[in-house]
Amino acid sequence: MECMPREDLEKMQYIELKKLINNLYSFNQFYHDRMKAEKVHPDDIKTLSDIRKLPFMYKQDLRDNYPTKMFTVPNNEIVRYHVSSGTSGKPTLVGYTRDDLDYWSEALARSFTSIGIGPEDTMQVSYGYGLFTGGLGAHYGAEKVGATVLPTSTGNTERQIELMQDLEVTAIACTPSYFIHLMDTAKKMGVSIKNDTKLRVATLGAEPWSESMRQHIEEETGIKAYDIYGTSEMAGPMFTECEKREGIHIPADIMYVEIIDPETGEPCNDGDKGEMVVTMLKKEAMPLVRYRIKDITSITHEPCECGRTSPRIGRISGRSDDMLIIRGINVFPSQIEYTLLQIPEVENQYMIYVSREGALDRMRLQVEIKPEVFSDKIEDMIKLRSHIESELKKYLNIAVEVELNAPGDLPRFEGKAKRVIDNRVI
Ligand code: DLL
Repeated sequence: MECMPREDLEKMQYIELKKLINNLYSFNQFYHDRMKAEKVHPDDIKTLSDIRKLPFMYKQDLRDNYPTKMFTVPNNEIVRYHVSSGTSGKPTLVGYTRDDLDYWSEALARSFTSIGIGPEDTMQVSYGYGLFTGGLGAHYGAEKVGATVLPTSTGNTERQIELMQDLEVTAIACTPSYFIHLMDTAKKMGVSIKNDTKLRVATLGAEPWSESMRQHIEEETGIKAYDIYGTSEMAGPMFTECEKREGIHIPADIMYVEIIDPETGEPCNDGDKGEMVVTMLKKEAMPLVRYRIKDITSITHEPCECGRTSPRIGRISGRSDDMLIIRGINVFPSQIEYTLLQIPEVENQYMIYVSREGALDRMRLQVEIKPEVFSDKIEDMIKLRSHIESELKKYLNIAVEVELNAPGDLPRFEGKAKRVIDNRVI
């Protein structure tokens, strides 16, 4: 399935799309009304690219139809719920049928296989279990490849490190920020992940992280760290890099991905950055048609060196909706992280504060300094602070005030990191 010729893959996607749209138009009020309003009929979908005639869907549609009005199967066919915490308004509720869970586990099993995880491995799942999709998602995918699962969830980090050693854990699934927290805690306990554990691979996602962070993790621990991506609305974690690390493979037999210009809605060329739009071709409980995820990335349709023909997306470089506009300049938090991690004296812990004073936006950054660099020689610290400020100015084109913090001073996160505090009243 993952290596089928592109033509066959697209034929298959078209057949599934046609089936999906016919069903939704005939049996679901929301999709029927939306298509009617846009004057699109299922008969207009004659090729795969005709998908562009269909209207977009937004998170707001899911919120407006909370909790279950978006479901397209009777209640007794729903076997699980997950809930994604929204930043505002109603949360997003996702329902799954038995087949939805099977497709999800299958996608994850393929992902794990593509980074060499199998029956010989013991995987520690340190994503949160519960309403969040990370824990249970990774759990079922790992069981499906025959790995032994250690369902630690997040928290109790010292115990996690002891278990990692005692049970000879070889693979871990968690957020990159929790992995860094594990690394720090292990260090404090006098445990070297490189020498005192059998850990060899990590599948890290659920939040943006950079190449520099990957480099830091790999150098310090000797493991291989792979990016994994997904959203609750799709099911949960779904796409991953393969061992070539030339993009994140899309499970294209169950979903169709477009990258569009967020302003015009028009498709982007391969390699150009835009907003991701997904259509879930096989999802039963809560299908999505041209759902705007808001994550910014690019796509390539070139087959990968690994032999898989599925299209790949680039690392998520931000969201079209978390972009900060500071004195008229667009800033992605990922750009700030990237700049900071280029500076050897800086730890990978930071917080961004945005406020408005009079008419002017003000951006303040708290940055943790490496223990070997942090000192009470004020002059040295002032010099370092000016250096960081000028690097940020060079890269972001805006003035950022930097405050240096002692190692361990800034908050650590067990789940998703929340590093941006925007106090502006818009
Ligand atoms: O975060 C699902 C997931 C769990 C993915 C475990 C990977 C691993 P949500 O809570 O709905 O779902 O959040 C989805 O998180 O739209 C992205 O903005 C962000 N995100 C997820 N993975 C990555 C990643 C899960 N690898 C939102 N890189 C998405 C950057 C990511 N951002």
